[in-house]
Amino acid sequence: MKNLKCLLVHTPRLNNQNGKITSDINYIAMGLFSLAGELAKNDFDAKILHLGVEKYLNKNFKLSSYIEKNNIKLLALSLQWNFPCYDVIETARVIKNECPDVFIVLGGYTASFFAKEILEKFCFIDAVIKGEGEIPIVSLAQALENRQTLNGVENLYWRKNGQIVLNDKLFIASSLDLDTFSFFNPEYMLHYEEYSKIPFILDYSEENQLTSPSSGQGICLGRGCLGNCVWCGGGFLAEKKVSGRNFISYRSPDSVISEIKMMKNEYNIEFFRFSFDPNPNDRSFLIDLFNKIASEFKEKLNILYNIDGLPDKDFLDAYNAAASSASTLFISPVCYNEEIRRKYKSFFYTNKQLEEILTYMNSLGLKSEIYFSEIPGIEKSVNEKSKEYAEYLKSHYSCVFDAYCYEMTVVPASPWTEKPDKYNIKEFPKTFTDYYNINKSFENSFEL
Ligand code: B12
Ligand code: SF4
Repeated sequence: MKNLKCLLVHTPRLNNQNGKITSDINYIAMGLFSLAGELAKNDFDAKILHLGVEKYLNKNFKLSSYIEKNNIKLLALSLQWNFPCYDVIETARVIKNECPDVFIVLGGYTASFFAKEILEKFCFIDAVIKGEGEIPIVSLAQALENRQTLNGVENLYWRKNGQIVLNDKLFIASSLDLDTFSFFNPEYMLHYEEYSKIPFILDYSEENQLTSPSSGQGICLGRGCLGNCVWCGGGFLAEKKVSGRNFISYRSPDSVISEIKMMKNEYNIEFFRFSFDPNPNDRSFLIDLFNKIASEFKEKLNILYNIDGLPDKDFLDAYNAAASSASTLFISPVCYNEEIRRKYKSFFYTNKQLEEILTYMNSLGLKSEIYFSEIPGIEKSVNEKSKEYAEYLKSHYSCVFDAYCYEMTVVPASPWTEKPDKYNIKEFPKTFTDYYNINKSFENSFEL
């Protein structure tokens, strides 16, 4: 085992709800498992820690004390979702103060998009890994272990002789790379058992909160998307800015299936969450995957599938052969109005096409949920019409178990935060500081 000890930390967003302390954004990024896995493969001691879970289990928990006691030298703070940005930064501030010789690196979508601004404004952050992290985190750990220059670390934004620079070397995982990573390994996580039962909102003043039934474990099927939905920070153009990715990578069905088997057999995981539909014009990868799942699992699989485009009949036939009756397809037409749908959502379809597919799903006995979005910057009556249409679909199609409308989340790198005027919006956050200010909660955050 190498000397340099590494810790990967997920920080949820702390909220002050009328004096009650709660947190949301409680799920860790799936990629933390592959980062820890690659570090371990290269003989580094690496653990994943969930700050909310640790604080809930022990009110006196302090990350700085943990770091000192365990002699951690590389602290990797995950800033995937923008909402906990204040908490991540304030935690880093305290840690650097208490443990000045720890190297602090940030990573994830939000940190990547704002890497330069973060390094300019917060001198206690040593570096940001921009984009995909598996190979870069290992190169960084190796360079720190051997006291070498950081020049060769892929995707690294850092301070070189006082200047903020981004190294030339770029890492974007190919399909082959993805098959060498492992996306689920609870042994790397502290208190995984408790974390696996975390609710959507964790209330720190209530007992017995870590008891929620699992809402399903995410499965990585691949990376990238050809779409550019206006609200999305993970579409083609956004990804190009966040990680440089301009192609799609797919995991092989065999590696997905062996991971699911391990999850079922060793960890009794019952529901599997898929969120990957990067090119609805060619779903051959997904169809092949479902055919293989159907032949590998005698009892069908419980699948929760968030599909971006309209499911087509070939896809549905393959899905039907693989998915149990408890499975659900989540479909989002976004808006009742087709013109607005065309403007906001990639992979367009009409209401008529949607209803034809729902009729086909009825005939297969499939289960679905349909969700619309309350879109800011458009007439209220259009959003109201989406709610009515959701009700209509629920009452007319037996495959629609639920249909609803919810508020859209505003995230960095999305086409509409890049060009708000085009979408009739004046007040979108723009800089990292904007997001940081919006999400401010408690001074010192989790290090209270
Ligand atoms: C699958 C998915 C989910 C799944 C699973 C999430 C999970 N556990 O990882 C579910 C459905 C649960 C989900 C939920 C949410 N999601 Co989501 N999700 C995605 C999606 C479609 C794919 C992400 C993915 O699986 N990547 C592959 C995995 C294996 O890699 P990874 O986890 O991303 O990690 C890699 C890198 O990001 C990086 N990295 C990540 N963390 C760190 C940390 C360090 C230190 C380093 C060095 C690197 C690093 O390296 C990793 C390995 O390469 C993306 C959109 C897209 N097209 O990419 C949106 C996306 C990431 N989600 C998004 C959002 C907004 C949400 C929600 C907030 C939605 C909501 N309003 O509730 C919630 C948050 C839930 C929570 N945390 O509690 C946004 C994030 C935008 C932003 N910058 O804030 C995206 C981009 C989509 C969008 N709408 O714009 N999501
Ligand atoms: S289809 Fe749209 S929402 Fe889904 S990942 Fe692609 S751009 Fe984002």
